[in-house]
Amino acid sequence: IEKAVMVSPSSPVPPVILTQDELKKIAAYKAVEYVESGMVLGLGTGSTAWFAVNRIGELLQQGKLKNIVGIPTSKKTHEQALSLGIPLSDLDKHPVLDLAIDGADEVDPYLNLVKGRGGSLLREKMVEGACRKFVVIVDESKLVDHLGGSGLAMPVEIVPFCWKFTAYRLQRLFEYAGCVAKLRTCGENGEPVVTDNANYIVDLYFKKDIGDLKVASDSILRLAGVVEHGMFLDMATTVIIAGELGVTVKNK
Ligand code: ABF
Repeated sequence: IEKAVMVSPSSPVPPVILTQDELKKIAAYKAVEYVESGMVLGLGTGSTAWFAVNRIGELLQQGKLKNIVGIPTSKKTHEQALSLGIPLSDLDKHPVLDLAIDGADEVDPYLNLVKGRGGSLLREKMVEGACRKFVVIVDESKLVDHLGGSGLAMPVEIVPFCWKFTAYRLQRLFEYAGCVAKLRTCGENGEPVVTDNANYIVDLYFKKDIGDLKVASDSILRLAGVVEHGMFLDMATTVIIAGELGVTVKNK
């Protein structure tokens, strides 16, 4: 969605046009309402999570939140949080988190997610898997009927060693769904994108439904060379969706 319109049927004032960034910000601010002083927080990555981290920093600076400990899901978010003065820690010191807030690339009706198009899926899965509550923030363009059905990438983080071999095996695994596996690259020379954990990312594109997600997840994880994939199944406890008709909150 490039633009969305917020309309109040009884209101005489003209409708307010909201950009996609404004929708992301609305979802992010709503999620930050779940944050309480003293919490250990998973800090997400991506343009939507950026608004949430920024808001948490702002509330700390204003003294409206106190004693927050943040656990970032990427080097980028680590930098952002440091610049905002958010005290940081890690999973070794805080193996259980109160709450994490992060964006997603796809959300299905059961609140399963695809994440990792931003490249941070491994740390996100480690941090968000250790949370009591995981609040996902999206604009409504992220809603899908089936994960992987949007024709967009399903990311898999793999070790660089013989990456072509692993990519080929991933593609073969989903031959029935017309899968094409592509190494994620950047720059003019098509250098591999290197993750915060010094790995590569292979993006899987499907022509057909991949079927049972749990089965698909298990079979990806069984392949040697795979580190983690971007399906976050049964992890989100709340999804906040900002859209044309306002904010929707879905709870597990
Ligand atoms: C992170 O940021 C990722 O898991 C996901 O790939 C991405 C979503 O980005 P954005 O909020 O910019 O759409 O949450």
